[in-house]
Amino acid sequence: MPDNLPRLAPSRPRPRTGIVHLGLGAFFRAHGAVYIAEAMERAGGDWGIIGVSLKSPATRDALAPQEGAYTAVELAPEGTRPRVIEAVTEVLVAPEDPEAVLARMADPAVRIVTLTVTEKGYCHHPATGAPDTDHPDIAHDLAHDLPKSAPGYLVRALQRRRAAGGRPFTVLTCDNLPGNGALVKGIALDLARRIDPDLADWIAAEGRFPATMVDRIVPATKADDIETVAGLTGRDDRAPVMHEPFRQWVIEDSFVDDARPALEKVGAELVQDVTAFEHMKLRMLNGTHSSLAYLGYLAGHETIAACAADPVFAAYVKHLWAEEIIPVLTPPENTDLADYARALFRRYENPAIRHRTWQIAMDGSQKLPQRILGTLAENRKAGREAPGLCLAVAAWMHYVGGIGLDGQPIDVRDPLADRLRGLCDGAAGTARVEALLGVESIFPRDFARDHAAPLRDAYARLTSLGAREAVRALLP
Ligand code: CS2
Repeated sequence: MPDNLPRLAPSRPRPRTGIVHLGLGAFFRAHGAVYIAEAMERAGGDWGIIGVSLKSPATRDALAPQEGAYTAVELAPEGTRPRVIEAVTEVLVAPEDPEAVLARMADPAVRIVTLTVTEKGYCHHPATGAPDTDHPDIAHDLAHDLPKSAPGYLVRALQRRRAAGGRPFTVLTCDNLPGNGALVKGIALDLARRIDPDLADWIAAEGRFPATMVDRIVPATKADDIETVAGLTGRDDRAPVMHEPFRQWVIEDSFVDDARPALEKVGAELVQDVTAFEHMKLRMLNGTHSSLAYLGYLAGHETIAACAADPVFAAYVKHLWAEEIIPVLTPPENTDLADYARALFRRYENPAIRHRTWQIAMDGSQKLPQRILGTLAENRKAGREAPGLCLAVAAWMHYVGGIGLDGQPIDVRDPLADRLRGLCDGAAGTARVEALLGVESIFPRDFARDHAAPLRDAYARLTSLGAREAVRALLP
């Protein structure tokens, strides 16, 4: 890094606050915050964002000296475009000062709380959608006024707003979960009812929890990205985000008192029903991302672009779309799924995006159901085989054992990592398939019964042929 570069700083006065965001990771800073910044530039409005990190102080430590400004760098095959985003006005670290976070969320100037807390941040049972009341953070939040979990913050802040005679905020979840609005609403109502049934009734009547589909590929920022940005901009920015050109945000247009930024003016789609968009994106993008992540990792591919450049994996992902995923999807209006698949493949090929298979492989226990298992179940219902997706699940089953097909250890990150590892340690070969299929929070009982045989078969092929050859053997 060249010495003495000036530290990045905002170029204009901070906007007034209208939004609190929970989970200030790279994704939101490269997606939602960019749309919101553009909407303020285009149409005005007090939609400055107070970002909250629920765990680590790292983002706050990097952003505070820059007063919330950071560079979002678009990485296209034809070149790189940096741009400074100035929508974030303040960053708080929840465990350091939960009272400050609740006070901001209770401020009537805040009209929307957005969330990117990842699948596991909702502390729910994926199979039923109900909050996991045995989760230590949820148990804590039910017993204390100052919360720890994202759902706890939502409910305690809404409780304060009601007590002050105010209006609720809109809860806008931006995580890759099916029916994400209804899911977070159900969790909030369940917790609120345990605290105060009148609070739950008020939230049910007055609150709004729009569903969303969010899309932009944003790999985790790497140490050398900071140097790249310094070289590009001549500024020292310790918190840049790197992203692809493509972006999409489909939002159910249901906000408390209709208060929201003019997102429709900057390309977001405000619609009545997000469901078809959500299924398309979760199954076609995230489903193949996860399939490439496990199989690609086991085959020695470091990134999605490396998978897309390997003819065997390129043919595999196209096979998944054409033969196993699109046939059981209902397209959103005016959308051609074959075109969508072609565009996805071009996004995967983008050599400027270094999106690690290891990163996408994280938290598979929270991701597989909505990304892959639903598609498998629907193929079965239609009497079709889906060997490509079975092989992806088999690869996950190998991956979570913590040892690659090459005998090297794997750093498995997953809230269920210890339990999954334990099941794998006690079971060799296809017995592992049976043991993992017994984890009911991932695999519903019917699914486990119907898919035991094809998964045993896929697992045996994976371990005898290796990942790449097992993929090749599937292809015509
Ligand atoms: C990825 C997503 O990490 C993952 O699991 O599949 O983050 C993906 O890049 C985004 O959903 C794209 O919109």
